[in-house]
Amino acid sequence: MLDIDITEQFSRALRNSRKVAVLTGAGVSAESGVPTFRGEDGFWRNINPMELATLEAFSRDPETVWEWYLHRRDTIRTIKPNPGHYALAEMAELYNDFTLITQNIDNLHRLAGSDNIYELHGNIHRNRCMDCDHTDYTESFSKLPPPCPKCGGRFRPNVVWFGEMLPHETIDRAMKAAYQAELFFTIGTSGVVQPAASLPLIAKQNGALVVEINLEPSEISHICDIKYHGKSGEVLPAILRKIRELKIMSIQEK
Ligand code: BJW
Ligand code: ZN
Repeated sequence: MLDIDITEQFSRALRNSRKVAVLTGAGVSAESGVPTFRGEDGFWRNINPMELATLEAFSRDPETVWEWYLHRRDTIRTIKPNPGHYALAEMAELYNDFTLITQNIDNLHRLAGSDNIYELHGNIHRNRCMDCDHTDYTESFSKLPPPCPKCGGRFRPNVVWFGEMLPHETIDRAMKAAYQAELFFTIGTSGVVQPAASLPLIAKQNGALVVEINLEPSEISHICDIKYHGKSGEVLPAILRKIRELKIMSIQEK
């Protein structure tokens, strides 16, 4: 079991923070077997995911993009949350005000027991009608997206592609949580995709202690106060243990 060093400053923040917010990215699901976007394993049939995650790609070649999503849905259906997801679900129980914001569309936080998750980029298990906005969980294994059951229009995966707006209410709430956070974690994200990558900066500018957990330095490491370079599935359970110790100590001191 990994043991980590905790600075005095981090220890105080873990113990005393009332408002905690977390932003997760693909790295959190890597240990469950979900490929990251910008890693070597992110390519599908030699195609860079960045070239597939656009409305333009879907309009030009719906069959290929739809097949990519069917393939990913198949993979995701067979995998399970890892200790990092479970540690976050348990951390939420230890703070009165805990916000989990994710860029991931894989549903693994929910499967690990987290609720009230702000899914910035949608959810892979849902489709949305491009004509009437109807969303549902219709399963389809056809080569092309099925027609919308309501209006017969064309379905697409209910995710956010490049150049598209994030769901208004979700990003507004995520920004508010970042503004108000006293402690902010950025975990398993390269920090290159906006507006998600601005959340740690918003937190920092408003006085939060910002903690990064990532295998390697990211685009936003320079604004982070504390950095753990390791696997989130190992570092998060170690931090959870520290929080429990600190909370027990503060109860004993009262
Ligand atoms: C581990 C690990 C382990 C590995 N443990 N760590 C301002 C400035 C510049 C550009 C823009 C801007 N505002 C908007 C833009 C354009 C664009 C953008 O940001 N482009 C940049 C690439 C430059 N943003 C948008 O278009 C967004 N829309 C928007 O802003 O609307 C308003 C607007 C519209 C038009 C013009 C201007 C404004 C929408 C972004 C949508 C992103 N969609 C995707 C696909 C979702 C659907 C799907 O999955 O199919 O979201 S792209 C992809 O990137 C996906 C991810 O959620 C997202 C972030 O990736 P993430 O999670 O960071 O993954 P990786 O792979 O990059 O990193 C993994 C990390 O984990 C690495 O660091 C590893 O080291 C680490 N790691 N194993 C810990 N075990
Ligand atoms: Zn429709």
